[in-house]
Amino acid sequence: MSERTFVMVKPDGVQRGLVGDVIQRIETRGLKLVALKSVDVGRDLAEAHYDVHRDKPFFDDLIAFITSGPVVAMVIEGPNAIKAVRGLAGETDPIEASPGTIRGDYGLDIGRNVIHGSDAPETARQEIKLWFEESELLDYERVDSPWLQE
Ligand code: IDP
Ligand code: MG
Repeated sequence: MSERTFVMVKPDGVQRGLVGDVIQRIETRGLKLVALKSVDVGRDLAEAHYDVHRDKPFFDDLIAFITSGPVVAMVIEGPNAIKAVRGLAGETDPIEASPGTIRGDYGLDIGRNVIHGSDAPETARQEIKLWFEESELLDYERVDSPWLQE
């Protein structure tokens, strides 16, 4: 079943020039780009996005990090898009992430793990609503879709 997920290249990924690589992995997997923009994240947006982690010891560092430079925000669509993107990203801690995943290829530190991807359908809906206006979400078919799905 086709679903949408929210994906963000975090400030470390932008500063390290990894945006193109991340988008390429998503595109070549067969997932569709529904929306894409760069954002200078303010404190309110950062805190709303990571509200679930408010009580964690790393919350302040996480907010400081995510507001430290531009991010690239995306909405991605496809069959099992949430699981597919989480698989491309790899484990939260890059040291645990398999080589071949984004975090496993580019990260060493849990506080600098390059990418965010929604973890469930309800959080995906909330995050897409938080980051994008309805009018920013594109409605189109990829021309190769018959070659990607039976
Ligand atoms: P996820 O990004 O894989 O969904 P979450 O557990 O939702 O992982 O954590 C959100 C983000 O918070 C992580 O991507 C990471 O940047 C940061 N984070 C999570 N756990 C820790 C920690 O123990 N120390 C420092 N940062 C952490
Ligand atoms: Mg998470």
